[in-house]
Amino acid sequence: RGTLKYKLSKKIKEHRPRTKRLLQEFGDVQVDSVTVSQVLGGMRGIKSLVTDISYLDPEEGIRYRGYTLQEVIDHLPKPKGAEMPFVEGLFYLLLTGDFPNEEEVMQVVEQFNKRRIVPRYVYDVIDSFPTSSHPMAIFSTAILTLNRESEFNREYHAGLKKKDYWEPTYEDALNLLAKLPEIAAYIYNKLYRKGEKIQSNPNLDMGADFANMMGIDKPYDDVSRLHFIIHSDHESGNVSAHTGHLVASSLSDIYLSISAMINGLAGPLHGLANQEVLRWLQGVMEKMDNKLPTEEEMQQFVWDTLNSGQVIPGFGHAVLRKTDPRYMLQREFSKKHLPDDPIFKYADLLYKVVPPILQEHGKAKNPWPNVDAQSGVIQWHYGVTEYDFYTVLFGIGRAIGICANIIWDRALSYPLERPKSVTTDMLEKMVGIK
Ligand code: AMX
Repeated sequence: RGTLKYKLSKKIKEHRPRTKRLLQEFGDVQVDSVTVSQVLGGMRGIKSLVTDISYLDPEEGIRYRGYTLQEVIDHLPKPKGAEMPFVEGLFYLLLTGDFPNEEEVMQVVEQFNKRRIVPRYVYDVIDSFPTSSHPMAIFSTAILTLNRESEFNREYHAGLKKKDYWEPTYEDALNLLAKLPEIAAYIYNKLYRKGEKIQSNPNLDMGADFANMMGIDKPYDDVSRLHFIIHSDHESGNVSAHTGHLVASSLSDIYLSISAMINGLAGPLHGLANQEVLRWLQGVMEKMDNKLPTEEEMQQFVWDTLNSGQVIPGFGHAVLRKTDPRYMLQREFSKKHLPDDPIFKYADLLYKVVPPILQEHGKAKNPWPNVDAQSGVIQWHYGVTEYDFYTVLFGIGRAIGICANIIWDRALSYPLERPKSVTTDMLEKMVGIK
């Protein structure tokens, strides 16, 4: 009673009749139709998934449970003296749709703290990687390795009822999320700090403990909280969210599902873009001898990138048609905390220069910056200059949203995902050219 799990179980009971009614009474009502270009074009825009955890409006950006990111940040409880809220409180909001009060958030913090210890064999697996491995490959493997801990698997094989699938899934999700900061910090220290390990501090919240294990002073705790919160969910059709949902739909456990979603996030058109932004910016800086280029020089660099057939990392979006609010929040944070940072100045110049060029270039449907155009800039400022690591940070945040989604998938008994494919021959016949 009064716990997150109890509240969630009530919310699930209340919600189930809505899904059931839609299926039973309105199962044949058409939601969308599909064109040839959607079939050949990555299923862009087809309305064929459902989630109540977040919704991405093309003009406005993401809302979590109906709230804008600014509202989420304003209304979630914050640790004493912090500018950014408890990440644990966000998990509560994503799962239940309600803002937790102080007491409710502290219960979740306590739950996370209890589940932090990472088994020894996970460290052994991480240590067996060559130091030249990409941290996302190590991160995904470390998560996968934990699969033997799955309570869902144990209970499923013991005959768990379908309506109860969500409960051990919830336990698995908390057990995994609580360990991610330590796993990530361990990977960071192994790859870039000769294995120096800073112990987790059970008296800290998730964001503060991550900053502690990274060995970075304030306000990196707030940077971490902000980062994990804004990266957590972006409705269900993006590659990482969809992968997590798809894999979980075969009743693979949380560890298998989140490891898979991390692999999707690791691609340069998705999460890896934030590392690409920094790599690309470094190229400009080297060329300019670290001096801030003029607007004309920057324009030239952008055109050179486009003319060589590359995309401008951190700009464009598959759904958004305006500047990403996640970008804006990080820009506001940067303006407050690192206004004189040279890389921030570069990023700011790009914000001015790139959109008109992409418009003139005429290909990208959205010329505005996305979340990845800013996040690496902040990390760099606080000393996390190894940009290969940035997508791991994205992954910690994204895991929170995907876990919440998978718990609800199980609660509402969403079935195995199985769309239908056709052959090119069939498409040609359908359009009448064969
Ligand atoms: N620079 C140059 N060209 C771009 C571009 C950019 N930033 N964004 C889109 N385009 C091009 C596409 O490559 C595509 O060209 P093509 O027809 O020759 O293949 C054309 O414009 C139309 O693309 P679109 O419909 O506007 O975008 P999309 O839905 O196919 O792809 C995205 C979306 C994000 C992959 C794309 O904008 C991109 O590659 N951006 C740069 C990488 C990036 O920032 N990714 C991070 C996205 C956010 C995230 O997931 N973290």
